[in-house]
Amino acid sequence: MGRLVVVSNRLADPRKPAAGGLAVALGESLQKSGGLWFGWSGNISEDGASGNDSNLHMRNSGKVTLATVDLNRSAYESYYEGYSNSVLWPVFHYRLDLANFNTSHLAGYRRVNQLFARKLKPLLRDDDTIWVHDYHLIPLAAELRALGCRQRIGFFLHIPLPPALILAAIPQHEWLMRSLFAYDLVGLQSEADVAHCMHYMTTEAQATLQDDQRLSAFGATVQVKAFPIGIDVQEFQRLGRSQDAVDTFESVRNEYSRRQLLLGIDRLDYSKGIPQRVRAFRELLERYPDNVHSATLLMIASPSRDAVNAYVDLRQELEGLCGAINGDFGDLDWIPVRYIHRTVARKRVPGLCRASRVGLVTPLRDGMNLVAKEYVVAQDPEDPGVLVLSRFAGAAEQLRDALLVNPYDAQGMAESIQTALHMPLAERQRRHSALLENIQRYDIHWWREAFLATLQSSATKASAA
Ligand code: ADQ
Repeated sequence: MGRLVVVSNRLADPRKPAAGGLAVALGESLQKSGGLWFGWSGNISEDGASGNDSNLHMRNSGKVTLATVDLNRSAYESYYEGYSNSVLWPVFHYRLDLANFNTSHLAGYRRVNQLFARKLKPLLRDDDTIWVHDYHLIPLAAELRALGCRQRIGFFLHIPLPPALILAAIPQHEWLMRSLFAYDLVGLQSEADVAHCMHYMTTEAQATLQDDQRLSAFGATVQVKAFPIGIDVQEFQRLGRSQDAVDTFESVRNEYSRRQLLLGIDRLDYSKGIPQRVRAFRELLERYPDNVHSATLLMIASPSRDAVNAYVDLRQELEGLCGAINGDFGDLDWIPVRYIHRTVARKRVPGLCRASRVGLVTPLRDGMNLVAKEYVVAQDPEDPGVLVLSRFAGAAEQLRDALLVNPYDAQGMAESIQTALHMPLAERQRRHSALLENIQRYDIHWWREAFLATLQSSATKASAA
């Protein structure tokens, strides 16, 4: 394989462990091939989004070249806050009620994808393999092809792909989905997403199915396949053995020594089912009073997309729900819900997970959900906690040994939490070891290698031409 070129909305320096599993995993391939990572700098400047030569920043991190462009305020608002996060994010998470189909958003989204293509093209070599990430950049391959690029191009969607009739609510859905045919390979998180994509393409785009993975339409063929993303298990285990993680574990264990701790860690996003989790916890206290003065819900929600209205509403709703439970059930020596609106340092995550008897991962929809996998890996195999997982997370297709719940059903979820809190040790161990085996087998390295190997063996647009 020639050089790998990764394109994503934001970049992370792959040599910094704080960048997280994905950046580190992509960084490994990039380092090996001496690759290029291209995306938005994160800066908003007056001159941003312009085609000027000055709007391209290059720096090296080891053998990897990081190339970024700035955006101006209006491009940022229409491309990022607008089309990406007020149309694609809600619709792809089945939330048509939260979508804002303002036509100027689409124009900005197209302009930024065109800008990315124009800026990237001169940096490309003929034998590069290009890997584009996520919903911000769906039409990028089509823009690159329009400029004459013939390289292999793969796309991975980190969020769910909804059923055809939900996608069809996007006014420009034909254009959006058609642009996927410019890729050689489209990777999705789950088999359910693949089924939705196949159904959309055959019914709405009149595509023909070549085999169970290949679709043809508009004179092109694309391969569509599930590659469920994993975590860097060894790195997370290493982090769990570090002094910071051990200190976090001990201080949380000591503080809650008389309590049963339930943990939720998420970005504060309406897809994560955070208010539903709090309602289920309230149900738990009402229906199973043995948990009063004992069960404690620790929720750490990192700030996210504060400028989008739906996120402001969510924050208010959550604060109201937590305040009401603490007012109704709390006592001088017990606060039932501790809600922290903050990103905790990554090195503290394994200790928090290990100190919690139950991990509550309850999204209404989620592409995968890596917190579920991190929770399992952080557990003590001799005395593991129990993962309570929404059946609507992509991870539920793999993690069948979690306690699977429906987050819309507060009563059912409360029952499952009660089951988790009373689960015998032998069953906890059996479930944990089955989950861990799956997570170890399908880790982030498996994901990256499986995607790139499939992309390498896919028929390229160039050879088809
Ligand atoms: P997210 O929705 O951001 O991303 P998720 O899978 O939930 O991703 O993982 C979030 C990561 O951030 C985890 O590593 C977690 O530990 C960390 N994190 C979350 N909240 C935190 C907090 N308050 N403090 C510290 N760390 C926190 C998208 C999709 C997912 C998909 C991923 C990867 O929405 O469905 O799993 O990409 O493809």
